Amino acid sequence: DITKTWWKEAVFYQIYPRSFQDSNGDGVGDIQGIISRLDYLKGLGIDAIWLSPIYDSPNDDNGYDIRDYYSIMKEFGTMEDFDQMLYEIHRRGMKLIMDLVVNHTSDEHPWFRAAIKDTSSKYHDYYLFQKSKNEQPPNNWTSFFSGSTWNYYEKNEEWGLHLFSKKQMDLNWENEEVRKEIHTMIRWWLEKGVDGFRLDVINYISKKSGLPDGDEQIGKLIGYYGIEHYFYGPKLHQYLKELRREAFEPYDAFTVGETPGIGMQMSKLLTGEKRKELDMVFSFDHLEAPGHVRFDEYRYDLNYLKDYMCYWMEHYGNQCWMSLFYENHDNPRMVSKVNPDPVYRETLAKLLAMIQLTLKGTPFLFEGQEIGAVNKKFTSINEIRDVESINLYQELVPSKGEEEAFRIILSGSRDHARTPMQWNDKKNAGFTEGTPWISPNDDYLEWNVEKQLHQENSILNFYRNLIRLRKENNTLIYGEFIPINRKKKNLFAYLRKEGPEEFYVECNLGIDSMKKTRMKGDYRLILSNYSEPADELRPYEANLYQRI
Ligand code: TEU
Ligand code: CA
Repeated sequence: DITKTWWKEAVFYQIYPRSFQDSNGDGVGDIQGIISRLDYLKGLGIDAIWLSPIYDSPNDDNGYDIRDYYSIMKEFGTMEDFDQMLYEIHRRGMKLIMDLVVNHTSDEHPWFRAAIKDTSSKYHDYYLFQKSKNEQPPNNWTSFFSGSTWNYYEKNEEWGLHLFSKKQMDLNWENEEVRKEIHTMIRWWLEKGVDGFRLDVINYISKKSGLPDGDEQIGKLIGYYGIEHYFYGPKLHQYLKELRREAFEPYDAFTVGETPGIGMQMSKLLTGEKRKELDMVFSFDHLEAPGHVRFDEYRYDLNYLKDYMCYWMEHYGNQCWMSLFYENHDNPRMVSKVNPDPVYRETLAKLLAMIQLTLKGTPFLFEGQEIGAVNKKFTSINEIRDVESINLYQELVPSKGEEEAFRIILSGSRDHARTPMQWNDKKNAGFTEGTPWISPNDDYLEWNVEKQLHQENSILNFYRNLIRLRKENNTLIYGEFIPINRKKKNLFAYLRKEGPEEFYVECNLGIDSMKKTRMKGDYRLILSNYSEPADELRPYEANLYQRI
């Protein structure tokens, strides 16, 4: 069953380079800034870094619209800076995984420029073009970033497909030449020594041939028309096996696929050890609790996370390996989703850390999560930078008016995750000497790395202690997961057990105190988010015990 390997033992940290650390005062994070913070990450106990895209890009979607896979975005620095960063990461015994965005390229990529310049060029078949049907787009698909998924190219009297922004053109994976270009590019980066990749929306690469209309009911239910024709396409497994064989396997590279919409059974087909496809996936089902809407106020009920994790562990835990995450650059902050009341912020942030770092799977932390980052109270659309939010706002204003449209996008905007990393209480939280590309959260005087590094009981040191405990006790990594008292609402209690080694985690998922569970055997409390033990479990209390 489960083989032991580095990426099952590692704690990953996602850096969104644009917002992490600016080194040259232009208000945009960069590679030299990342290099200056590697000791901080090493000190936190991070084993592997996932970098959001740093390739040349016009930044219509902040780097997820790649113009040249073989060069570094000028705002972030040079290829020499990259080489220095990779060396400095490896020198510290950490690994680097890059973001691989190959479902689409920028419309400024030379391939796409050639494709629309001359429709008889071989590059025309690198993308998905279709002739118009009576002046209408070829089908009813709608983009994740509002509007139709089709751009019209007047000169060529044809339409080009883009699932995301108008400047992110979908590649035609049916074309073997496209696949070969991608294999070559991946090997080029692996030859430089990167340790693996996070594969952006990799489950979208295979589309139903003919690109037929999406079903009306599904479009209304899911919110995006046509999604059933590409979210788990007909040749997905074929392409993933080929990618592994032709590119990743020769370098023993790690892969985690970002697979929105993929559930447990499908993720088993994508990551089962014998499937020889991906090592892990980011499925979002555990975040999309009942009542979840991409944009609107809603409270995340941690009982849903408990039920999801218990079910997954019971049915899939010994066949695949789970990625454990709450946040990334596309989602609002988890503390704000669960309970925005500032009274609970620190205790709740530590509860979330306890769960994420003692469940069975690989934890992925997102920058700022380790100091208890919360959503920013943006006050106007002019402060918003994210293309998804801006497009949706413009789509909503005619029917909802500006105020209601802003309230709606504010609840789900990806910019909550993209405010500058808060290093200290200096100007712009120590992120930049210049004017930041996006305004910092105004809580940085109180909530920053510098302050928490020096507070023994800070959220940051709670994360550091948990990461250290994981490293010192393999049982917290490979040990069996055994739920305790599972039926009790708001209690999330479980064992991590391997032979005689046993840890016991007990969490209160709510704000009402509750009775503790009487355990047989003797346990020693080794970490808690409360400074003194009590005979009841208090609001959001999280305790880690070791059996003696
Ligand atoms: O995200 C795809 C994705 O799942 C989200 O964009 C989501 O589909 C969307 O916000 C609506 O729910 C990846 C990247 O993480 C994201 O930053 C990019 O914008 C997107 O792909 C396109 O590359
Ligand atoms: Ca900079």
